[in-house]
Amino acid sequence: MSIQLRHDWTLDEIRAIHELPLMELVHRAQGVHRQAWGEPEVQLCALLSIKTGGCPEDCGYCAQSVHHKTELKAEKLMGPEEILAEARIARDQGATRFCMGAAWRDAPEGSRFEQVLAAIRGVRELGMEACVTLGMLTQEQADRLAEAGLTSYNHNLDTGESYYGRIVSTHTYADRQATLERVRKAGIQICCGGIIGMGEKPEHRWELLRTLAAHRPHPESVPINALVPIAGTPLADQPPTSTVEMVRMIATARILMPRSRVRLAAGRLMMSDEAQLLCFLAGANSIFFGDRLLTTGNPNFDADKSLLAEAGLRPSAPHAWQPGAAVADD
Ligand code: SAM
Ligand code: DTB
Ligand code: SF4
Repeated sequence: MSIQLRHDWTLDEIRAIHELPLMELVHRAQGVHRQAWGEPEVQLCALLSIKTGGCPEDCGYCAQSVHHKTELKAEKLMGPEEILAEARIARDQGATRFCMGAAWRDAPEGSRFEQVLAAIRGVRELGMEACVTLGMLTQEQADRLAEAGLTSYNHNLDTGESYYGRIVSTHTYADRQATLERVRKAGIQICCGGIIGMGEKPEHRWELLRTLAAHRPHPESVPINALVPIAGTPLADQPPTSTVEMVRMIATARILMPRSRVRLAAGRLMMSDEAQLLCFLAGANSIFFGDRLLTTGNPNFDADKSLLAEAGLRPSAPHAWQPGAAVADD
């Protein structure tokens, strides 16, 4: 039976899935996952902060905003050679995608943009998929990223539209959606997901999932982050996200967007091996691989390799997924 991809999920339908008894939810998600992807395997994505801190936006969760008094020291954009040295290390450890993050409101014009393009070309020459997250883009910038061979652009919607204004005031949900449209128009794959544990209600999570699934095609990757509380930010004292909440979010994303890579993203350092395995069972098939996220830690290469090996979970093959063509939809 072929998989039916839908873009018209209602909040009621999403709620009904998300609130299923956990074993039923995981069972259904695993069924969808098997049908869409076959044998479980996990994509290993390395992440590097190529320009850290000093961001003018006020996202309440973020260590890199100038509006919050965090410990972080702002740094200049890294040069392409320095970036590529990190990409080579990650590739040699088994990463197949290299993701580069920059703390900008919007991508810059001029020489800094050219440097990012050079880094993208270099990553592609290493035989890896390349992903960047640079903030908002113009259409011309999106087109130039595509020309440089960019596989995927990360731009998260982070939470439900009705809660977004509680988290960020310096840009809007509509701004985020406009950039996503430009990325899609340029022919670049979309990586778009969110964060749970920011004080939102379950309704806001369903709303986010509805918006993501309404995209045509679905985003090719959907990172699900658990808030990593950062001292000095307005969300520093949020209670930790439970494993069950993470599993519910991942399983529901898997059922709504069968062909998307669902990434168990930030927050793995706070989770046991067993909790992470439950997320894979619920349909996660991608992780950040390497001991740093952007400004916080992540399990190291060896810890992840042994977790995957112990569970008999194969890392997905390099190039299993060719750039250029959207694959999350028919
Ligand atoms: N400035 C760009 C932007 O906002 O799109 C790129 C960098 S931004 C740090 C990328 C994403 O990281 C955010 O959209 C958010 O989903 C995630 N993120 C940032 N800080 C986080 C935290 N403390 N916990 C969990 N996820 C976080
Ligand atoms: C995504 O969804 N999560 C990544 C990546 N895309 C850019 C970032 C996680 C950041 C976690 C907090 C930090 O390290 O600052
Ligand atoms: Fe800036 Fe991105 Fe952090 Fe928001 S999430 S403050 S835009 S780096």
